Amino acid sequence: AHATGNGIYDKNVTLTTSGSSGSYKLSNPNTGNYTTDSNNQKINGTTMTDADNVWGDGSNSNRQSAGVDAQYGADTTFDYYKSVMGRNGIWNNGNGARSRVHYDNNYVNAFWDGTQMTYGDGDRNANPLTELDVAGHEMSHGVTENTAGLDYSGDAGGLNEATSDIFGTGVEWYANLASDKPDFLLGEEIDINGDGTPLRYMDKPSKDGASYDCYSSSVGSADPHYSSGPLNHWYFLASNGSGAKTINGVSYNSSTCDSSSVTGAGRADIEKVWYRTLSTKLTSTSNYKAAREGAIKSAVELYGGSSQVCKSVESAFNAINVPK
Ligand code: ASN
Ligand code: ZN
Repeated sequence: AHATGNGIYDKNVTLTTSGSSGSYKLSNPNTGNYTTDSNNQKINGTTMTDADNVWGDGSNSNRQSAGVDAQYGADTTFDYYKSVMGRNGIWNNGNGARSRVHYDNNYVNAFWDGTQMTYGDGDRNANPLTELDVAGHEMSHGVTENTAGLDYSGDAGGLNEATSDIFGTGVEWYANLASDKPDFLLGEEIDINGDGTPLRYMDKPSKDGASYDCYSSSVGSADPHYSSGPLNHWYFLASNGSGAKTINGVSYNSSTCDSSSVTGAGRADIEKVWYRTLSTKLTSTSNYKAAREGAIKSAVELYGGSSQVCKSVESAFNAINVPK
């Protein structure tokens, strides 16, 4: 059934639900995605239901609102992979996945565990973790697991995390919601630090105080959320180019590690290049050099060796100091 929802972040969105008048279910028969309420325990919970098929009210106090965000996030990510990348869900077999909301108490995280997405409510500082780019990030961990299978350590760990940030951002742009204008920041609405700053910055990852902007042989010993920095920086540069610019009202300033200047080719094509790299060029132990080689090959295959996309992909890898 056609439903409307008002999430904490995703306002006035359309959902497809199942069931009928009196007991609709937050379960999309087309994608197979469904959302449960874990009741602030560490349990799977039960699928959310509603009598009139109008879900959430945009406030945190309505338990359905986080459910709307999670379900809309899963369905939009499913649509993004299907219509943009030609991938039929996490497992490429058309199956959807469960999302669990209101998991545990004061839980300030979200995660993919191999079968499902889970979201905490945050605490008195952090808002619920159900923001759209985070949903796309978590579901993309499932895609990575079922394609390259990148390890969660070393260079591969950073590539794994950055892949989730890149496609989480791609999903945010794909949805293009007025209530969550797309950007090149991760989790900017959650206020996880209590001071209005996002989880991560793609133009200059080091702005978070811990991520690397530039590749070196030591990044692989960092937490994957910090060794992701160089590839996030690559994505920003290849998409938007170097220098200062304002996009959708947000100011960015992306400098290069080698003082070069980079021309952007647009995020949509760069995401296609990265998806092709992830799904056809990389393995569990791939490093940044393999990412560079695979992405250039992918760009040649998709757009040709003299295309702007190919030039931007290569010059952005130079700009983050990944050697030939
Ligand atoms: N939210 C985190 C992530 O998806 C959970 C973790 O540390 N793996 O990266
Ligand atoms: Zn992650």
